[in-house]
Amino acid sequence: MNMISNHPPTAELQAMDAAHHMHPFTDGDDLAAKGARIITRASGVTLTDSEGEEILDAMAGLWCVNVGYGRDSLAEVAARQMKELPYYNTFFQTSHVPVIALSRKLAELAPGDLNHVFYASGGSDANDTNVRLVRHYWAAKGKPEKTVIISRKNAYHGSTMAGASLGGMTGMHAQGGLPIPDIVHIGQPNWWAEGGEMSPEEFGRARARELEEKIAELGEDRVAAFIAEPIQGAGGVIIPPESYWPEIQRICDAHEILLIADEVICGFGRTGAMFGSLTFGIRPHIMTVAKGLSSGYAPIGASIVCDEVANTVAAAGDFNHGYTYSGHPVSCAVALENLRILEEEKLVENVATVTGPYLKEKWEQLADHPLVGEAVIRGFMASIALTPDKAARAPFAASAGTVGFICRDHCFSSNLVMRHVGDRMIIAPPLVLTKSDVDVLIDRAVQALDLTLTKIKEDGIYR
Ligand code: PXG
Repeated sequence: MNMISNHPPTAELQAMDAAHHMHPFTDGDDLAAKGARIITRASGVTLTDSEGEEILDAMAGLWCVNVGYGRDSLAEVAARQMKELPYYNTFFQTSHVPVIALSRKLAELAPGDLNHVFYASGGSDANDTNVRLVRHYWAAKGKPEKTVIISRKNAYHGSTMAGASLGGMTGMHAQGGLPIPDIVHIGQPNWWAEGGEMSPEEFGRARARELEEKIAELGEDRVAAFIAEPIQGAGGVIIPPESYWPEIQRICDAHEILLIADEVICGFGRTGAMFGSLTFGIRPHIMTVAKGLSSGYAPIGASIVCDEVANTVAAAGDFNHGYTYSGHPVSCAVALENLRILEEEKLVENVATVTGPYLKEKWEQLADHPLVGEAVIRGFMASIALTPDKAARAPFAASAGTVGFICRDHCFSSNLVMRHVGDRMIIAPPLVLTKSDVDVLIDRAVQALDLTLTKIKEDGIYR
């Protein structure tokens, strides 16, 4: 293989990075003082940095590299498509072969009558499409007052104005004047942190019923849609109690509102099925997809839309919406090849029946560690809650995220990418992770937990 390894020394790269590159979700001064870790190449589940360190990527990049790094066929497909037709748009009554083929493929894979695809460049702008689409749909049905979208606290739906408004991250709403009008939030099904004395099942039902209460409070004639991730990803891999989704589905069926499943993380195998909606028996009117659709090899997102919504919108004249890169031919060709790999190598089945159960067994044993409260997992997405008191499900006295951040740093220095969200540690590895990779992952995670425990005892955070 022809590896490009000739680059300036790390310190020089870090200085240029600090001088000219603004990082997402980052304290710029803090990073400039430390210097970014610079990733130079990757293969399978392993990253290599500019110092030559090999790091196990248990986050699949940002939850996206489902088929793993270093796939020649994806590079070849992209090169071929760039030579044949690098770009053409899908506005003005034109189309092209990759976008047609991918749309048909997605209609085949998506459950129910989700047969129509509107493309974006990623998940955020696909969710922007959804906001405009559902409001336009209700207007076309003669109900223009149905504009409110109900979402959830601690949800993540992207960083655009609409995406971040749909999301329920207080830190994001605090910057830039969000949320935009007519987006409201109900509670999340996070039993560990918020379930109090209730059983998980009681709590799941209670949190689902907040949707019905909110619809009643606003008036059904005002509500356009409810949006949710099957499993909250960026919120900390919050796996809802089993009672939650059936109750949400009942409420959506009983009321005239649309259900949007944000499958940006859960889609394409992450939960051990092709979509999180299949894992939980959700019947959405629209699914948001991105990330695993191309395994991150090319930027692409989409809204996969049911017959009723798509047909109504099609009959209502122009839908005045679209992006230059809606249905980009290279991204579509890469996505198609990525889906071929997923199916041909049976990666989703493998997660469901072989590596997923193995990871589950090992992951759940982490709950025996003195720092770990719950250890939860579905397919290849998992989290642990760090706590000073398991029985009380107590948070640390130190501000939220202090211990998680320490643990994240120990993972990093143990050559494991495991993220923290507050004081939860999370993983979402590439679907090609093998059993022996699982063993390495767990060994490094335990090492990082041990080092974290020692450190917080020294610092007086653990009592
Ligand atoms: N919906 C969900 C459920 C997501 O997880 C988006 C929408 C937005 O997709 P784009 O492609 O616009 O980023 C996401 C993205 C994190 C992290 O820190 C998570 C995401 C993005 C960046 C960071 O966990 N999820």
